[in-house]
Amino acid sequence: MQTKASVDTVSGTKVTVVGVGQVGISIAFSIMTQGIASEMTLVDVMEDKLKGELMDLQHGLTFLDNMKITAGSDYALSAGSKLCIVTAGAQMREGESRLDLDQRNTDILKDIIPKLVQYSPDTILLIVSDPVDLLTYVAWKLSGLPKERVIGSGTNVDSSRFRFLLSERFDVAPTSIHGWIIGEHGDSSVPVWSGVDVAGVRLRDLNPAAGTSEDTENWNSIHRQVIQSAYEIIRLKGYPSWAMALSVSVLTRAILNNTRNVYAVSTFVEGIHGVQYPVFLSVPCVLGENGITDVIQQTLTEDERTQFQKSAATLNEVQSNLVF
Ligand code: 6V0
Repeated sequence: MQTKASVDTVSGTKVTVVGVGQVGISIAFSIMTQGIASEMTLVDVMEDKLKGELMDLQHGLTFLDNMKITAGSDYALSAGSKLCIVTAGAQMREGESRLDLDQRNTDILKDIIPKLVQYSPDTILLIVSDPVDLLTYVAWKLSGLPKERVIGSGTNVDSSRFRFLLSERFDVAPTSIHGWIIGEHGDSSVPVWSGVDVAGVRLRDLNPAAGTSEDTENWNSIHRQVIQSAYEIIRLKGYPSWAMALSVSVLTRAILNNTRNVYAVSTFVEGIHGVQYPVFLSVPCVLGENGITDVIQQTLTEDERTQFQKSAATLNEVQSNLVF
């Protein structure tokens, strides 16, 4: 049998995933099974884990559309990536302060980001590691990339949890409910109750107090559940992974296929909703092949704007204490 000389071409839809922990590998699996990328590279510092995950994924390719998968600790493997997804992160140590953990995660990004940009200077960065809004700012600073090319996975997954919980109460599919959680991913996220609707019928038209402290129907318990659900999943199974993986894979699809879908992701918000600091927070954004092309500025209530601005001020204070 004659074999052709192998020609290594750089694929137009190459993705690199840095960090193959619970979240990173679930994202890789989700991208692979949905056939979103033609090539994927996995990078981590744990060589054995990388090799094992690579073999396990490759052995499933017979059942899917083919794609090239590589893995290693050498960032040269990531060259030519259209999108680099960063999930590498440190867990909190006993007795460690939040700021110490933030600094350790910043130090991890100091190691990763320059190498990714060296091998893929035109890449888009998608940061997943927590605290995601803070680390997206750090990645932006370290990368030198334009701000529209540095994106945080942000509140896309919080919005999905929100829509799922609303769907249970309305008894309709989550995809048929519009609802957005913006701001900081986590405890101080902001639910935009004024924008919740099914087929154009606004919840606030049916119940003007929905989501407020005067609401007798207690809709805001759904937002409290959204915040609690991350802690609940960690308590019950150790780590959240599947919803996060699907959330990141739809963002990946939007970027690689230039779909211009709108998702709540973390972006530079100075000047948006009255924010006066250079911070990253989630707002609905249009995603395409150049990253974030447009930000959708929702009409917020005074209370929602105040909450959004409060998160921005808190983040700015933490940012100014980081060393990088
Ligand atoms: P994990 O299972 O501990 O995996 C982390 C991985 O990062 C490990 O495989 C490490 O070896 C790797 N790693 C550490 N340092 C480096 C480095 N310098 N270079 C390359 N790889 C490195 O964590 P898990 O996968 O559960 O979570 C990863 C990160 O995502 C954490 O920061 C989580 O807090 C964060 N999450 C963010 C979410 C979000 O909504 N934004 C949701 C879930 C988790």
